[in-house]
Amino acid sequence: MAKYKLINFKTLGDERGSLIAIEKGYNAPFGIKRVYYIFDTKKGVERGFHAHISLKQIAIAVKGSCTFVLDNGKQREEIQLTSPNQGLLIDGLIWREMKYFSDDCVLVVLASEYYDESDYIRNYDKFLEMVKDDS
Ligand code: T46
Repeated sequence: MAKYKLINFKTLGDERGSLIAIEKGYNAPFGIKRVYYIFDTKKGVERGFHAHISLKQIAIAVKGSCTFVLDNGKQREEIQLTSPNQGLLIDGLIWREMKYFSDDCVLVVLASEYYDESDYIRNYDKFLEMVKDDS
């Protein structure tokens, strides 16, 4: 069943500043095999425009902000990531687009699997067909 949700991470802080820890089974519902980050995004750029077959991911704007458009084949919703203590969990067949990157945005993504192009659905009509078959 495809789904997404925001996770609020507990900020551990003291007089030196802040720290957030992400652990499988505590605040991440999967083991992390891969981490990538998107930064220096040029003005007006939109990214994504795909879904994944089985990859689970948590996206965190550790600096700056950006907006995810999430589409389950029936409804589209926009979620703005503005804080390092918020993670967007995306699990399963969700079409995603990313836009409105602030100049300073650093978007870190934690992924459940190694990079595999065959897990991507980059054609929206094919995505809609797969969602129909999934429901
Ligand atoms: C996603 C959104 C949120 C790799 O070689 N290894 C990797 O781990 C990744 C993520 C990408 N790449 C290559 C594939 C492309 O040649 O880096 C290039 C850019 O990737 P892509 O165009 O897929 O980037 P986005 O920003 O459109 O999508 C990425 C992730 O690929 C995707 O899984 O959910 O961020």
